[in-house]
Amino acid sequence: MPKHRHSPQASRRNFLKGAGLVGAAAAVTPPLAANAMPAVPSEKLKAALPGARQIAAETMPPAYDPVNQTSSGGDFMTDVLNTLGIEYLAINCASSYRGLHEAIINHGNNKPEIITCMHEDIAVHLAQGYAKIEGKPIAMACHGVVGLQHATMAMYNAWCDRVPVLVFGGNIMEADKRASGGEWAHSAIDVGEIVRGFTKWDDQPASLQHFAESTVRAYKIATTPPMGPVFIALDAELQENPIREAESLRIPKFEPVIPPQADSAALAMAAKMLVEAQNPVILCDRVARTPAGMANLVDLAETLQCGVIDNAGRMNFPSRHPLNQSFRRALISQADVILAIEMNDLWGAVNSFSDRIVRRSRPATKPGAKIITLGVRDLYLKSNYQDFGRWQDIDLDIAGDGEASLPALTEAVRRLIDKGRKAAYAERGKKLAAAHMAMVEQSKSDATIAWDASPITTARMCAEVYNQIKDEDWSLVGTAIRLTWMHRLWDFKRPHQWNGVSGGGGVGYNLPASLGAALANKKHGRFTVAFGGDGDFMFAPGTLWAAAHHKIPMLYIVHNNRAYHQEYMYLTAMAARHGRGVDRMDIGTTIKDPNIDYATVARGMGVHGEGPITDPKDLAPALARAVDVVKNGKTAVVDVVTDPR
Ligand SMILES: Cc1ncc(C[n+]2csc(CCOP(=O)(O)OP(=O)(O)O)c2C)c(N)n1
Ligand SMILES: [Mg+2]
Repeated sequence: MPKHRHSPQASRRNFLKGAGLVGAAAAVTPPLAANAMPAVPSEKLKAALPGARQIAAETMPPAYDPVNQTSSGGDFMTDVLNTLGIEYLAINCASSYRGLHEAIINHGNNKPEIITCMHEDIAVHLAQGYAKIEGKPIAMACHGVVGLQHATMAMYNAWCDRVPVLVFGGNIMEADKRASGGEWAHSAIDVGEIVRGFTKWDDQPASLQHFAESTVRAYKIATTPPMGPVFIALDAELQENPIREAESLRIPKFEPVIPPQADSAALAMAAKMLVEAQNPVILCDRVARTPAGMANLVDLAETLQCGVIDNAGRMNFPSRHPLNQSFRRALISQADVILAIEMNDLWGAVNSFSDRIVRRSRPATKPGAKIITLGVRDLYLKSNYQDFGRWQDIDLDIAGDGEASLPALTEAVRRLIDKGRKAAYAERGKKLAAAHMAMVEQSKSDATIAWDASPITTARMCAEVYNQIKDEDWSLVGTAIRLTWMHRLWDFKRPHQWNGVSGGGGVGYNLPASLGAALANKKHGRFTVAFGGDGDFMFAPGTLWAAAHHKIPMLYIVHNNRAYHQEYMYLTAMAARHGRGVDRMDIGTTIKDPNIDYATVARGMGVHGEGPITDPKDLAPALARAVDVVKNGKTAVVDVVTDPR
């Protein structure tokens, strides 16, 4: 536990206590029982009571001498962050937490390391991307009210993605301490209210001890499945004033919560249903929390020899595993038992939905199919935001951490498999392996369609990138909307090779979250690669400056279809439905006239830029140059002009 020095100069509060002036005032005005209080003070009593001005004059501490302040509350806060092993603090600087900022730099010697971000949204997304690669959170700090307002959408993405992010926001709690103007506009009586609908927990500590306990608690809550962002308000006075209570301050011990394993009787029931099924299927989304997650899932699938449909919220299952059937959704309609593990949107996976004529849906499962769920999603929900998705009937609903419960489930399955079943399972596995091979071959063949087209097909873009990086220790940390070619074509087999998507569908995630993941990958010497849409890029292009400034290597491919193309398609469908022309669909949906030159934007931010590349023949040489830059520890952006179809 670090030592904290007392300021040689008594703080105002100590002075009030120490000098006994509070007592003195009390002596002059003894507490009176309510019924003893005269309605109108007698002249005698009035004379004995000092007037307001008089008390102020007597109790005012001597002029404060900041030169003699040798510690600040921010020092202690810095120690708390370092005790928790928080490696980085992503910030956009602001006076409401200048006390902590200064303490980190000087007292903490820039530990946690400050990452300068040009938007609070960048800082939060960076932390989200980092946590999903590193398996532990970092923190971000922002200005009271306005900074937090900017951070909100990224916090919402982290919330929907069930990712731990520690968010700190400055605030000036005591009204009489605020300077006029900005400090009033940037203070709130309950600043956490801005984000309470999509954080797991928040607090506004009123003392340093309170800060320590709440920050450790926030860390614990954020990292306990289901994980999520948390918020702590930082009172400016608490950060800036000297530490008064150094001897009594204590940083609480943090011990990670062991995620709950599901009830063994329930797992035995699930095992029986799975073992007896003809066509069991595993659906999964956010199973793997640690590198063990993928191995646990592979073990279960191999034991059952059943297909796995991976929604890829995390790196759950190897893409080339013969049981990977992710692009054979028809399997869901053939299944008699479906095991859904840590699914985000179960209803969406087992129903088909269309909004092309009118919004309508129908089950994608066959009648009588049984659904088993295993996960922690329902253990923490909120009411306002509707990211929990539509209600789905379930036959066996098991609460428990997916990754932690898998070994016991697999054991229970193993115990029930006799020789006869083993042979039948092997047959099933063979068929699935053949279907997997056909799926891969189909993908390869689909990818060759319009191979030489200009603008470049998304399939060729993905294939060319893979060709350049496949022998590196690569980590793909971003994709663009509906871009699935990587998962169809690349060989994903290591836990860090994929880290999911935004969670909340808030555009602007991709570039900063990819940089956060790249920051985590940097110390492991991995090659970070990411794709992102042009629309996404322009929400937070300043991310690239942080990449250059902090020397974070990343290969970033802009999938430049010169449009918010998803919305272009929606608009076109709308016009078609309304029986009107589709020749004006460019309005409000395209990013052209002028075209944005992303390579020039990149260079302007201090990173390498290639493109715009329209001829597929130019792609490989440009990528080769960019890969070299990344191997030399820098970020490179390659602007690939893609076919918008
Ligand atoms: C913050 C936010 N604003 C707007 C949207 C609506 N939206 C969904 S997809 C999309 C297009 C994004 O463009 P781009 O990244 O270029 O992807 P594309 O659809 O062109 O592949 C938009 C604007 C959103 N989801 N989030
Ligand atoms: Mg686009």
